[in-house]
Amino acid sequence: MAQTPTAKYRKDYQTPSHSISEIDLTFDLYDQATTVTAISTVKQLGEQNALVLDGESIELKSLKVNGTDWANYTLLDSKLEIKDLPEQFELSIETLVNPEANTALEGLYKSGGAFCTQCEAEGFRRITYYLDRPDVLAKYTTKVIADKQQYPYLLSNGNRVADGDLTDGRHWVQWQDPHPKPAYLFALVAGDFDVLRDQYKTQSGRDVELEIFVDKGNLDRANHAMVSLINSMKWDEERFGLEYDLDIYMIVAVDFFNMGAMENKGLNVFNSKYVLANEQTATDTDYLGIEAVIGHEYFHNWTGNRVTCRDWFQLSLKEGLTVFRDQEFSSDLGSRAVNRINNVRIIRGPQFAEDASPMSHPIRPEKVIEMNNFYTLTVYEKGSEVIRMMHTLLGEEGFQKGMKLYFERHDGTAATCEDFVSAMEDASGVDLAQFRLWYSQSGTPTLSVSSQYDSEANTYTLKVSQHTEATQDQSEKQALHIPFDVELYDSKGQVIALQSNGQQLDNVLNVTQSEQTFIFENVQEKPVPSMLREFSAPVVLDYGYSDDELIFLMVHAKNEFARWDAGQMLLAKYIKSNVSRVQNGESIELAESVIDAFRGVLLSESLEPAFIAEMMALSSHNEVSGWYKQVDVDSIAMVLKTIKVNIAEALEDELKAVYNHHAQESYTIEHAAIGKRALRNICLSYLAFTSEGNQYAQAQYQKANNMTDTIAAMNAANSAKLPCRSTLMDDYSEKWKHDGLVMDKWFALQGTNPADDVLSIIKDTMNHEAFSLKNPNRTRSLIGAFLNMNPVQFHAKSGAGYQFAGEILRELNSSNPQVASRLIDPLLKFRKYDDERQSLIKKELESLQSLDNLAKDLFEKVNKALES
Ligand code: B3K
Ligand code: ZN
Repeated sequence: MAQTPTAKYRKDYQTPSHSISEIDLTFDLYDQATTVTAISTVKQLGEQNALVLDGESIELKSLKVNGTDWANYTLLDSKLEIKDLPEQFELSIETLVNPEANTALEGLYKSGGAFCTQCEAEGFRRITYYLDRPDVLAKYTTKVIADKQQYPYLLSNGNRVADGDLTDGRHWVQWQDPHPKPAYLFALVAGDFDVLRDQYKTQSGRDVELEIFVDKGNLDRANHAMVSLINSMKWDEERFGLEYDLDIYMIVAVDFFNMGAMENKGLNVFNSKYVLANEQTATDTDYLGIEAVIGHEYFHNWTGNRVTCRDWFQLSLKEGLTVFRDQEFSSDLGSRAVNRINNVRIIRGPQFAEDASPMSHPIRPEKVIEMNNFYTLTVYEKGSEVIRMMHTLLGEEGFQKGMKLYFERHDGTAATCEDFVSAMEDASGVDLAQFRLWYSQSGTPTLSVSSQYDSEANTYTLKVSQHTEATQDQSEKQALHIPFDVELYDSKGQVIALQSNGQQLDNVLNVTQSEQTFIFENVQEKPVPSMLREFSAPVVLDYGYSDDELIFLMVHAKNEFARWDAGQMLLAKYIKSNVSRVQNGESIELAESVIDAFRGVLLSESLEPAFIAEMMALSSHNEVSGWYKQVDVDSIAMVLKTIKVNIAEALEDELKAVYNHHAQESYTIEHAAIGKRALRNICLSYLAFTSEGNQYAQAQYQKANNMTDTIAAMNAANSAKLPCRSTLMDDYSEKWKHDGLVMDKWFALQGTNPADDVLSIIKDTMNHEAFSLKNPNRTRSLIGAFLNMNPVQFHAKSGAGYQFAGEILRELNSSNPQVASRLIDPLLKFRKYDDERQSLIKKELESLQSLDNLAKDLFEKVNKALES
């Protein structure tokens, strides 16, 4: 590689040398040569009269200071150093960029026929030379010039202030954003779209224009996004007292996008996957995903844009908090239990796996080579759990007081995680001194609990010890402040009040030491404890529950999450014991009482269908793999499949009855209807493994009047390798081959095909007319699904899966390093596999490491993995 990338450390933060109060941008848009003129008002802040600007992959055309050519500068690889500057000046920079050649999709690029931008984290430097750091906030004016016929819509942040026509068929629009912002929130879009329009009146009576821009012909797929946007605006006013602050809010859906969406001020750019939906093209999961992402980006307007991050190490300040807010939004609008279960699945599965991987880092990282590598589950999802723990400790009222104080103190500025915690602490009076460690300590703590009942003294004792294992980034760990939510039940399922020293206790215990004992008085009989209720902290709970206790909790726990969790723990016991049995050459066993417990859940008339569906879902292969230091891929797969088959056979009649009972004539996206479909489709996923599986899948596919049921039928056919699989796949492809977004579901089914020859199927599929490695959605659907969700085939002993991954990664390293860097994650965990597999994966990592043009993104990950 040309130059070894260097790391940045959080401890090295320095305030900027200059401020930029205003920037006036002009874009003269052409596919291969766009001229960008940037005129900034700059002021020196410290002693130094040199200004060092960031810039990458752009050509400097001219540089002027106060209107005069300025020759006193040095142009380095990714820096422009301008010397001997006056204290205050106007800086004019002209750069040339090539949007069409930009396959990395960072900076200014073309998505299909449209121009668009992506600047977070450090993409603005691919547009002009600038102080591209989040603590430099300026007021932006942006003029966009382009061909009028090809690009009738010219958009940027803020309000539209002027427009006009030019003589050569080109036109221009000027935008002004009154809110000072860092460069990462800048956006520009130029294209031809269909527009869905609506209005919103804010709490205080201001009118806001809402506009959603989609590709021509897609207007019938934009409604749900608009409804979700309006719901988000309303919810943020009602729950957080936060109102929108511009006259217009625009969302543009584009097909080529590296992540989900981007919260640019007043002009969100979205991956079309999180905008476009109708019942024929999108599943219920897609609908809910759209609601969550539209909410997330909207909520960033306050938590991210009004108060932004001082430096990128503080990313969780806006992301953890905004994920918490979007989770609460989805929970207030839909089922709280189902949302919590799905969020916890992400923490326990992929986030815990990240903690145990070479990429382990605290939610506020200490060291970064490529910032884009730190938009992680740890920063986002664990970051949200950290906010949630504060919410648990402070209560809703205390938390909202903290939010208010946070905005009072930091609105319009760039803040730190420490600023947030201080505001929470000062507003509520709750001591968060030890709690702060969650920001700096990485890894997953284990809470080991033992219990003792004293029938003479009528006391019940819980002994709790916490331990966090060393991670690759951090060898020493300290005791954390862990909110531990506990409830005790008597044998009739009644709640036993928690008392100590004659005082009533709260359910949330404060675990703060490595070992701690909690003694509860007045306990008249040996209780069943329900622990870590609501997953009150992102930790592993280790307690020796008996089957009977777990079955008891599945029925009696007052809180739905706790019931689900008991079911999961019960299954986990059997998964673990059966993996050992398989390894010892014994047969797989599942107790009759376990089957009975799940029969009870399935047939329950008091539980919501959506919740029953969650109860019936087995842990994924990935989650189970996380329980082991050394993963036995094949044994885990065999156990999961056999348990599925056993339950399917034992409950076949009940599954059929529930399946038939929940059939619906018409499609609505109301939560009750979604729940019924979810239950019916989980029944189908079991029935697929019975003798009538093929009939069921085929019949459902034929009758389906919506994408949820269509995909569920195909999924069932795929995972149970049913004979109808290929017919259904062919039919679907014939119907949707013109539509990449809809084909993504089909690509994912190809990637997760359990057939032994899946690799040659995938290679053929790469020639499908709808596939392109240039499109991140297509790549993630087909290749990502194979690497992440087809463990048996990906880890085939031959090493063919690894070689294939290596080839793809080498290609993406050149075209789109961000996508490559996401895709490589499963390879980083190579130490978890047997020696043969380890050396095969290592070979691929080494081959990447030796590339001359290895991108920073992969450089950082590959090196960490090989150091492990
Ligand atoms: N803030 C963006 C993510 C940017 C990712 C940069 N690689 C979307 C979000 O979290 O809302
Ligand atoms: Zn975000």
